[in-house]
Amino acid sequence: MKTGKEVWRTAIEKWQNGYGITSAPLYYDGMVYTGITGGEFGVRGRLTALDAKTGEIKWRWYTLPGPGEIGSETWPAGTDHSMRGGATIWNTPALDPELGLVYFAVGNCGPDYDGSMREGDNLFCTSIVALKAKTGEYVWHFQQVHHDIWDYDAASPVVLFDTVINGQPRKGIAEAGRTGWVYILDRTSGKPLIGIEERPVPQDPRQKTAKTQPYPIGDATVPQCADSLPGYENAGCIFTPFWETPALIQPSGIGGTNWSPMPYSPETGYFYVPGTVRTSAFTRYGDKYVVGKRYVGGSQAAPIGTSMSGTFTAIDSRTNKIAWQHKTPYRIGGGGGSTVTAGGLVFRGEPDGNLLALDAKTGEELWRFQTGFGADAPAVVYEVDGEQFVAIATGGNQLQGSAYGDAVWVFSLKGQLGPLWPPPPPQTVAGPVGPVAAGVDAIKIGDLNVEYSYAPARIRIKAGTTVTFSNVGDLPHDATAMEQGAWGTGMLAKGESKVVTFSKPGIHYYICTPHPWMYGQIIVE
Ligand SMILES: [Cu+2]
Repeated sequence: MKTGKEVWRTAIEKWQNGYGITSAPLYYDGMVYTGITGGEFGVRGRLTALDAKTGEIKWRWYTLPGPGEIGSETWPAGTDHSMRGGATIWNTPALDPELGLVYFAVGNCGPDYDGSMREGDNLFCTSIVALKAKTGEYVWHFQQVHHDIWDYDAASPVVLFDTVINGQPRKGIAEAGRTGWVYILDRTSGKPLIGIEERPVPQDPRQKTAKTQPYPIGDATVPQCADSLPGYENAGCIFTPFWETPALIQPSGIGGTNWSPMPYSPETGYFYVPGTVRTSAFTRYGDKYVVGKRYVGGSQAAPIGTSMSGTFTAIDSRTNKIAWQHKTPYRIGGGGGSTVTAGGLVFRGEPDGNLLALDAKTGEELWRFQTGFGADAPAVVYEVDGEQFVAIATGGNQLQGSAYGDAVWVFSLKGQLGPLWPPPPPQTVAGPVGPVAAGVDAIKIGDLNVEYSYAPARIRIKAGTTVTFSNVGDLPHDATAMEQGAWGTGMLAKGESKVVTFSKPGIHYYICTPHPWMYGQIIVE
């Protein structure tokens, strides 16, 4: 800390094999804990514990069991599908020193949208897991989605809380899932605190779908059924299976809650849950496994023109029911988050740049301030020499389409700065944005260090123009017509290009199949 000199450095995995680390590590009692990501690259998830002094790896606990290990019976025997089944850890674990347990949420199964080769529940994908903090020994797990084929990660951080249920003090753990439910468990045993029922769900034998799925008793924070749309044969609710014909499903994309933290107030007993409302068309297409390459087996894209919004919900930890809910004009489940104070205030940012203070009990808005950039980080509160401060980083968020910025705002009762002008608002319908570039016949993918983007995203050309798509980003991308089979570049690795000639006048929309939140539009005259 004093000199900045490196003391130790330990490789957790090779990034070339598709691995990454997206969360802060957790320190406790001489140990450092870190998860690993790469669920879209055929990796094997794990929690790694290191000696804080030396950097020596003390133990690893694989979220995908090897032969004969606990959970191995939930994968097809005699195959190695579990060795590349994803199940990564996106967020920082939590630890209960009294119980000596470390807890974390586990992400989606891989390949994300293709379950055909991985019959079984596929532990420990989309689960909450508890291990002995010292040794990494398995203690309990709870799987939120069996045999996940919808990319329903448990991606947001777990929250430890103490509560009283039916007059009994209980040690709780909760996590807000991409299913739109909050999963509330006893953190000593992993058993549901409120009740979670296994219910039969629609089946597709090709996807080897699980017969039942866990339905928490209480309320979901986002809608769980998609409306039908012209051009789509299939519209369903959560756990609707799909194959090669797209099926419209909610929740989807980065909703309900993806990544964002969920604070808990011991005063109100509420969790404050950000949610994203969006419909995706899910399709399975199959993928060949190649080490370090994307391995998702399908795609999900919000049909062009469909609405995208959000919810901010106070969920009562004693009932898992909605205490109050705000509908938000923008998606907030994929970044935002909030913070709650002992003084009864909830601070939360919005993708339109506003930082809000709400009454934690009623949800009533008490204050708002325009920060000038996408306010898509959780606010923090702290105190210096008896004076209280609220701070928020306003960097914007690609997944929610909010305006980029690089500001950190700090507020106190003595604050003197005024608000800024509002930034351009985020999209509320799915589709490409930005000005139309006339006569441009070159489109760069991942340009200017904005990995998930086409630049320009919208162009106008004359019929017969040949357009060059070049991937200048770091990840593989493609450009594929929304109109199925019309045209596509195929997957472009870093540095690769492909030309497509547009002869038919009209408006062409396209997406990147592995990153369906990337859109482009080509207007052919
Ligand atoms: Cu892409």
